[in-house]
Amino acid sequence: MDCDCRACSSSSVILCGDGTCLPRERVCDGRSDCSNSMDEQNCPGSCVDIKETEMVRCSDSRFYPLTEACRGELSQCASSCPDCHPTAAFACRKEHKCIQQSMVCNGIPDCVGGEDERDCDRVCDLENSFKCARSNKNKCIPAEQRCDGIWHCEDKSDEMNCRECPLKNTFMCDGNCHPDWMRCDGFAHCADGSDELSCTCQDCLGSHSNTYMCQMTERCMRRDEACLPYSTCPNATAVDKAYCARLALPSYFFS
Ligand SMILES: [Ca+2]
Ligand SMILES: [Ca+2]
Ligand SMILES: [Ca+2]
Repeated sequence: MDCDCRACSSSSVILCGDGTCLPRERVCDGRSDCSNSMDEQNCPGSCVDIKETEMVRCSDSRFYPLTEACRGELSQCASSCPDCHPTAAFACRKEHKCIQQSMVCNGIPDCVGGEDERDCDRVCDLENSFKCARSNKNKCIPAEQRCDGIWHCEDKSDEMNCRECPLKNTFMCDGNCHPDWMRCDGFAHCADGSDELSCTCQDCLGSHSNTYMCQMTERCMRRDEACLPYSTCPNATAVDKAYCARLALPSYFFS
C-alpha cells in the first residue's frame, strides 16, 4: 500500500503523513491505520489533547497503543510486540508471542512446544498459593497473584471477593480488582459503570483503540456501542448525533 502523492490522489484513498495510502472508509473509524494516527484526528469522538502514544502495528495492519497491544489479549497483536507486558502477559519465548496469564497452566499448549504448560504442578498449600475455583488443571497460583488486578485463573476467581486491591495501578469495584487500563476502555467493568465516567481524552483514546469519546461528557464508549443507532452518549451533542447519523447512512459520510 506504500505509494507517493500522485498515486494516492483519487476519491477512494487518502495519503497518510507517513506516505502510505489508505482507503477512505478507514478514516475516522476509531482505529489507527496511519502510524501517526493522522486518519483519526479531528474526527467525531476524537479529541485534541492526546499525547504522542507509542503504537504497534499488528497483523491486521492497524496500529494499536503499545500498552494495549502487548498484554496478550489481542490475538492480532500476539506476535507484533517488541516485548510482552511484564506482568499482564506471558511471553512464549521461542516464537516471540504474548499470551494472557490465564492461558498458562490451563491444560492447553498455547505456545509452540507447550512452554506455557511447564512447571504447572505447584502445590496448593494455602499459605503461599491460591487455588482457582474452576480450572481444567487444578491450577494454583502464587499468593501474590491473588487480587493483583490480572486474571491468572480462567474463571477470574483470583480477582474476585477481594478485600482490597493492594497494588497501585489497580482499582476495585464490586469486590473485584482490575488494572488501571480497564478504566475508560469503553467496557463497563463495574456494575454501576463508574469505571467509564470521569474519563479524560488520554484515558479513553490515548490508551485504547476503537473507543469513542463523547463530546461534552467525560464518558468513553466502544465505537460499536456509541450509536444504537442513535447516540448513546449522555447529553449527546450535535457532533455525537451527526456521527451516528452518518454511520446510519454510510454513503453520506464521504459525499
Ligand atoms: Ca495454555
Ligand atoms: Ca491475579
Ligand atoms: Ca472499563
